[in-house]
Amino acid sequence: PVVTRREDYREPDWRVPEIALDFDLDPAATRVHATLQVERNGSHDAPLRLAGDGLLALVVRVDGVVAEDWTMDGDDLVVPLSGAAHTIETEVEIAPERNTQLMGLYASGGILCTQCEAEGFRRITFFPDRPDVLSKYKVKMTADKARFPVLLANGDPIAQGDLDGGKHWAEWHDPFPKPSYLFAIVAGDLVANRGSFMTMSGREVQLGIWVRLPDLPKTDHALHALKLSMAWDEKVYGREYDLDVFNIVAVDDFNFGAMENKGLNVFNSRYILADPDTATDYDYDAIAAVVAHEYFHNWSGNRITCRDWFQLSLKEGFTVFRDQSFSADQGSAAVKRIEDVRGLRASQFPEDAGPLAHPVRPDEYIEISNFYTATIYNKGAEVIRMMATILGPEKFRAATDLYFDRFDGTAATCEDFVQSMEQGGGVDLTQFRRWYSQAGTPRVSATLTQEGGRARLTLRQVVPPTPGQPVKEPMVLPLKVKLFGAVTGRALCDEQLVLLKDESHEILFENLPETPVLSINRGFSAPVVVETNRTAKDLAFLSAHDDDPFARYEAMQQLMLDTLVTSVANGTGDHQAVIDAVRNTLTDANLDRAFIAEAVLLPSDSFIGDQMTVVEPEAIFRAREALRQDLGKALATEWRAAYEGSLANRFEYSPAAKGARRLKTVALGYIAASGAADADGLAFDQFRGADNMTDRQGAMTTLVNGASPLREEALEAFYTRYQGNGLVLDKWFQTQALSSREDTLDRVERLAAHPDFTLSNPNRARSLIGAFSVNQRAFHDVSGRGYRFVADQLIALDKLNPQTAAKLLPPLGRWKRFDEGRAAKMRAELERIVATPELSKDMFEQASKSLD
Ligand code: BAL
Ligand code: ZN
Repeated sequence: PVVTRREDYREPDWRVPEIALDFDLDPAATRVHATLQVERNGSHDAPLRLAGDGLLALVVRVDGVVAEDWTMDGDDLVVPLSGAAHTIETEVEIAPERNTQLMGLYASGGILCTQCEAEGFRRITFFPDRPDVLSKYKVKMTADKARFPVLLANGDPIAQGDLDGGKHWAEWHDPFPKPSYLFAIVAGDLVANRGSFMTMSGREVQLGIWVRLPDLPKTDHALHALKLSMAWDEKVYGREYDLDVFNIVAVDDFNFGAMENKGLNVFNSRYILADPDTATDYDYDAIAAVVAHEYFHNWSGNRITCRDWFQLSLKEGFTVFRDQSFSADQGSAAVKRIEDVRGLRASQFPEDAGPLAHPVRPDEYIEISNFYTATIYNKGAEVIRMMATILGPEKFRAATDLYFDRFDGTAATCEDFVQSMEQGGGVDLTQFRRWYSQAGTPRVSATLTQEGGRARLTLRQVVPPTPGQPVKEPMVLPLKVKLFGAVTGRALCDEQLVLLKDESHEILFENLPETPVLSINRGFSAPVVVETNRTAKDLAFLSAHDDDPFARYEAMQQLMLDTLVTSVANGTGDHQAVIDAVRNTLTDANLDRAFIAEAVLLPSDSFIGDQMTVVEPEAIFRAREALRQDLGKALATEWRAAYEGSLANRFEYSPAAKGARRLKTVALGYIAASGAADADGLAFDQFRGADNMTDRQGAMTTLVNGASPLREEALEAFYTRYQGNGLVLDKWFQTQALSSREDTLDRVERLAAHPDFTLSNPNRARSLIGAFSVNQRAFHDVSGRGYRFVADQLIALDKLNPQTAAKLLPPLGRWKRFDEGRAAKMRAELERIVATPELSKDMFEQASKSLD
């Protein structure tokens, strides 16, 4: 396979300032006529090379004359040209209904739609399909009016009309030059939830959320989130929307969560559709976050795009940071930060520690789709957050203004962004740039020693080796630090922002009136692992007294982790410190319920495993269950009080009501863990009586993890109630795949043969295979059957949809973290995948790198 390298970047030989596309739409055979105005870029004699993927040129014209001298080089169309500027026309025929990859133009539930990022446009027409070729698009679509009454494209609608034979047409123009990956069209029998937004300069924008008619009642939340996002980007970044219309279309079959096509976002329906009966609070929050994310891309991604795909984090890291900040502003910023860090630790830290580790700005790839990763997105967002922390809010805003002004209308690089931060913020980020080039999660050791009224904080950093990067230079780590008095709980100093730049660094604190306790990496100011010499007593103290809510949560997590890791090693553990700390938090009337619910949750099996040299899935599971049981029993009264105190009456989507629901289900889980005789009945009552999906799914999850026969009854009732609703059936599959029961592997194998299971829908594939492979206990069953099951599924999925298959492979690649027996079995499955005939380059890259 061909490796693309960042260092090989050079400007395009030909630019395409304008393109006109004419689609004669038909699911079985769509004709695409493209007219490109091309201009030679510089003085060279290279022919015009247009990327294609599975296309056959039916005709090629140069300046209106049929050309005969074009050739095919692999999938690319090569046209020799003599002048500085020409008009090139091509015609191809494609079959959207046979497009199972869901890249390019494809059919989903009777809707024709497109997905072009990263390299899907070349499956629609021949084009220099790279992000630094910016063109103005004119698009005409003709289609059967009964089947496809709505025809949408990027930009503004220009004209439409009817034709003989039941057909109609529509034309759209996008005045903003854009890369081909932002191209989109949609044709279907759709209706819109319409709204409008008055921009800060007084222009009215028409908004539409387009869905199939039965889904219309589920679109209010997304429309509301869109309006909030538009207002937020004006207020916080000074960014105004630029077209007269903004449309979003929801489709059921989608590889990504959503896509930011200019003026026409296309969404996975799971990130649009919500009502209390079918969507959880988590879904509601995710919908708002993804709507915001795609909207924010209009500036961070579309107005300023990426020069090449190595710069992907330029738009994705920044846009994730923007959507995280937006969500933090809508409710509890502390809880949002906890959720984001939990996500980073669950997905990005393991990636950074495994065979697929790569820098935020990678140096090479075989298949760019494999680089839509937690590193590019979430670590990329942390990198932006650190720069925002170093600059402070005013300078950061000045720097983003500079960035937007300077690079508007261009295809930029991560370096351009960092330079804007330096100039706008008046700081030197020379060493900070290593965050873009070095992979791996830095580890910091922080030792606080006391000598009378003085304390010495010694910080050391190590950046671990990663594939291709055996030796690392020290990074710039912005660590927020504070000391508290161990006796009074009073702050002994103001919070300090320490920039750890060297391998080690010392800070002295003078005139301390009492023994200090260290609070460090407050707010998770740097995405690193911190090891400290704090005792269980210190951590318990901080979990009760720290004035930074994240640090408070973190202290509790560390206390739990230390306890669990010791228990795994010894086969038994002393749980009293955790029990006392949890009691303290649970009964603290000053804390909101959402925070309490987060703070009292034990670290996941996987996160416990990440702390160990060799992961022992069964021992981890047993240690965690033992602690859960002890917490359940020791705090039985408190859990009951929390449960009953959170019995909200009617559904409401508000931070307080969400927090109450969350705590209720967490408490229910502990009541069940305690073995209380009435726990199953309580869960079943919650399941039956719920007026919302959060409570219903929460109760079902408790039952599905347990031994009660009521679990089958609940699963049956849930299935019957929601048969026909794909998004809710995904929850049914996922809940079972995540079950902590011993028989989960058997059940998952059976579910793969269920009539409602299909690999052709990415959400469904992820709901079973994706969920199962992060279920540490079940996936790592010592027999190796879990590995075989996943490999079988991925080999089958690769034939339909390589992009989605390859994204599900990483759990199989973590063999180095397990004992020899498991490692050998995982490797055998990876080898089987690599040896599969006609394997996609997506899967080849992921599997072969995972074997190294
Ligand atoms: N650009 C791909 C989908 C997203 O990150 O918004
Ligand atoms: Zn994005």
